[in-house]
Amino acid sequence: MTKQSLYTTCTRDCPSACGLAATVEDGRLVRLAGAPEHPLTRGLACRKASRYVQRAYHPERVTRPMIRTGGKGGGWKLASWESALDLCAEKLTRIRAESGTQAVLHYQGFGERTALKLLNSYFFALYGGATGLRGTLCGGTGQASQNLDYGERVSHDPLDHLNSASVILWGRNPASTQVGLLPILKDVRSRGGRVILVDPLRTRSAPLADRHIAPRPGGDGFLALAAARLVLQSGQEDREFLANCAEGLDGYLELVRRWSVDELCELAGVRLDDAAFLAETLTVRRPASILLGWGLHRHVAAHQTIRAIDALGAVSGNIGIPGGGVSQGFEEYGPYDQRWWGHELTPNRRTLLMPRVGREILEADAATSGPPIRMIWVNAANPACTAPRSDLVAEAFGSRECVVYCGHFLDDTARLADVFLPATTFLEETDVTASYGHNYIGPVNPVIAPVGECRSEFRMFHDLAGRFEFADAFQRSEMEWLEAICAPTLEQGVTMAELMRGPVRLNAPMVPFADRRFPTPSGRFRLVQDFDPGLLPATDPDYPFRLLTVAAHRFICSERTMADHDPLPEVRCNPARAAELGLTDGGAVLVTSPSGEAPARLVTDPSLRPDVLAAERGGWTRAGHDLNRLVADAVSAVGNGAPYYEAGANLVRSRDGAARPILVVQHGPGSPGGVFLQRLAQHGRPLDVRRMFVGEALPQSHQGFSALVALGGPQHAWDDADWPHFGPLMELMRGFDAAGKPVAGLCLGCQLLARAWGGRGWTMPELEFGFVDVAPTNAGRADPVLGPWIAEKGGLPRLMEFHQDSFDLPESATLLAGSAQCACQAFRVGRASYGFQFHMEVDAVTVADWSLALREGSVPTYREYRDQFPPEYFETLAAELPLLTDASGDFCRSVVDRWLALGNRGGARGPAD
Ligand SMILES: Nc1nc2c(c(=O)[nH]1)N[C@H]1C(S)=C(S)[C@@H](COP(=O)(O)OP(=O)(O)OC[C@H]3O[C@@H](n4cnc5c(=O)[nH]c(N)nc54)[C@H](O)[C@@H]3O)O[C@H]1N2
Ligand SMILES: Nc1nc2c(c(=O)[nH]1)N[C@H]1C(S)=C(S)[C@@H](COP(=O)(O)OP(=O)(O)OC[C@H]3O[C@@H](n4cnc5c(=O)[nH]c(N)nc54)[C@H](O)[C@@H]3O)O[C@H]1N2
Ligand SMILES: [Mo]
Repeated sequence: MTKQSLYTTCTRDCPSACGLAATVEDGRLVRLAGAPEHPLTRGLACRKASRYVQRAYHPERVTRPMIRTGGKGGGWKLASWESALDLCAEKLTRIRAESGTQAVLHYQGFGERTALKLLNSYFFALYGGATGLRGTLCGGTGQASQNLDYGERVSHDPLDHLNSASVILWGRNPASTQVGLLPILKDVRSRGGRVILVDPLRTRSAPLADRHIAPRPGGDGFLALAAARLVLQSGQEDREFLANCAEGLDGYLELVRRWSVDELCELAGVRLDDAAFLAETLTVRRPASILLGWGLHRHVAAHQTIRAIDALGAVSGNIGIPGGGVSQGFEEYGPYDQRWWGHELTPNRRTLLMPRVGREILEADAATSGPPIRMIWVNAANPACTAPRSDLVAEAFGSRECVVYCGHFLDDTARLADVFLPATTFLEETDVTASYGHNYIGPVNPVIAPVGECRSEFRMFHDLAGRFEFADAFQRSEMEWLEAICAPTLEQGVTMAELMRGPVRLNAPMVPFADRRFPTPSGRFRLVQDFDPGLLPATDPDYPFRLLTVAAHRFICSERTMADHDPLPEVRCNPARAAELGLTDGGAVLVTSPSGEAPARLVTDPSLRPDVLAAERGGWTRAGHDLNRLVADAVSAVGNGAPYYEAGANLVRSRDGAARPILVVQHGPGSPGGVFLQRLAQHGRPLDVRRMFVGEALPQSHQGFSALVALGGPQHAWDDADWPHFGPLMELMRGFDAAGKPVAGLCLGCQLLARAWGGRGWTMPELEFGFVDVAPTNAGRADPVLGPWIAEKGGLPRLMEFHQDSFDLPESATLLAGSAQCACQAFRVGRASYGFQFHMEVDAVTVADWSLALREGSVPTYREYRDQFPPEYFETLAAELPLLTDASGDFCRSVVDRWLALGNRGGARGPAD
């Protein structure tokens, strides 16, 4: 066995950009941990980094190129790189000839922001200038605002906070979003210093702080003015700085005096002693470092807040001193030669506003100023999930002629694509990365070979360029390009070899503006003059809450898998407010906003302000998490940011939430009900799950339940001796049906349903395993549950099988579908009962588990079938798994929706007498 430890740098969308030690055994990555040699992150790394090993090898990861067949509603098929890149080149060439290069939109997201990413944009410049993006979903507002005050935003080196007597975390949650800061905060406190958290939510960073101040969202500007006024009243202001280094003092003083301190606190939604504590900390506990978070950006008037805080830093004498400053972030693309974006080649290229990208694409269809967007090329982004008004983004992307998606998983945006180009993760790449949270640049070293056929984006564009007239301009190796792009850093006197070996500190000040000169026209710090409360959002009585969709602790933005999702997103609300609305903890709710509604599960949380709702960002629409459709696609007043955190929202009880529970009978831990149960939960239906394999009991009758689902398991359906509940369960199946309540049996449940209606069970000569073709019967085509899907798609998707037993169709039943190996794949019986032999409910993780169990012979029932399938069979299955489970999952959801609707009509044959 070979075992190696390799140094690399985390490139994920996080300010920490930790140095990582990757442990590789026999070519397989087994561990990712913090590397001690990084001067800032010093051996730290978050759980998300350690779990990235699983992500790299995840069964849902797409590892072969895929092309959509049969138009927009069609399915995926695997393709070779040659044919996928040929198709992309052909589309790009044709659209350029017919409509011009601006008919192509290049959407570069935030998934990975390394040196070589500049070349993605360079490719589209050489192509002739595709439409690009302006503005940001992330942090541009803060930078634009600070540029107004300082002339240029420059943050203190995080290691300078070791000189701070106090740290104010303002709209920032490093306990979740930047582990690299945690040792510094602990150091401050261990020296008796103070940490204050300013955040409407009591986040995981609250325990790191001496005090948590919870203003109303967007109210921070008033808090900053209140604290400044208290500083001025106490006479502790930095007169020397205000007189010699700042401009606009009179206007600023006028602004500060426009409201009384009490009024300001009222407007900010804080207590007077909170403002006083802040003022005292900034003056008496100097030097104080204010660390602004990205949370502050996501408001229309973010610039007012940030500028008021900058001014507070100045008034309190904390600018330009060690341990002080108002720091916000760093330029992650700053260390590179900006020429390689290629923007100079195409100065007149069109740009669309990122925060409104859905609407802007749709509006371009009707505009006369440029061609409609015919094609979209997506790199490292998931805007159909992460951008505001995700519904409009989906509409816009879904209606283009061609969408090319480069990424890792079949997320919301990938599902709207026509070509999927599987990208490597940073673990499989050579590159260099800087950080938006500190001053170190570090190497990205390939610690494993590309998984499957994945390729780096660099290689994709390199090979694609080879199909164009500008091929030569792109033909350099990765290292040659890195030398060119990193030229400004190499000019510091660092060699490329050093850069690829470990972290290098960029030439940047530890303490910016230490000479008290600012790159503004006057050379002075600008004190904010304008503060327009009219820019703050008015409270709409129909949507009285602010919905804060903040960074999740366990995930970065939308980097998840289907299997990671709970059926519904959690939305937290203050219990008193929930009670006023008649809502209970744990119940299904609809979150509403002026732009729509989205289902969620309510969690009451007494730590919450009464005027906010809290949720995590990044859940996939496809997995039933759809909160970004509620967020207006507004644009912040400065910096073209996305004001996510001012979404007005309300809560109402889910329409189905009061329905009686659905009885679910589970027969084994390996058959959890997957997509079928998730979909029921997404409808807001309470589920009462009885786990028969741990001896739980069945209810006596259907009374109190609205439907019945019997899941699969490794048992024989006739094994009443070992499973005495089979008899009562079959009794229940008939009872539910007689009452017009829908019954569904999956796999073993299907066989039991057949028995319940007189069908006999038996064992087949061979195991039926894997995704097989299932053909509908004529009755299946006309069936209310299966028929609509078949009519739309022209047939059933390939569906997962895992069974050795089958059954004779009961006499009164109608056969709906069959496969070559097993005639009875789906039937309908009684008034509202359906048997499904196939496992439409599986996700990729379950199939991967089952494959492993079969290969290893770990389930005794199936051990004898081990040799029925050669190893290559499982390799192909693994390569196709993402597209197979994608299609079968969609089918399953459609079946659940229609099956559940039977209950409203009293069954497949209409209401009961
Ligand atoms: N675990 C994890 N880490 C991440 C990410 C992630 O998704 N998950 N995302 C990465 C990315 S893309 C970024 S940009 C950074 C973001 O890093 P952070 O800025 O730390 O994270 P956010 O959750 O966006 O916002 C921080 C806090 O701002 C608060 N906030 C909202 N409105 C206001 C307000 O008006 N005033 C005040 N004072 N606070 C307010 C929110 O309640 C939230 O707790 O984190 C990065 N790191
Ligand atoms: N409601 C709400 N929504 C938000 C926010 C919020 O606060 N609230 N915050 C916003 C913020 S701060 C941000 S930064 C955006 C992020 O929004 P997006 O830029 O859309 O990014 P992610 O969700 O991080 O998805 C990045 C994708 O890139 C993939 N990826 C990673 N590395 C590579 C690579 O090298 N090549 C390719 N091709 N793919 C790669 C990942 O697997 C992932 O699928 O979301 C925003 N959305
Ligand atoms: Mo971000």
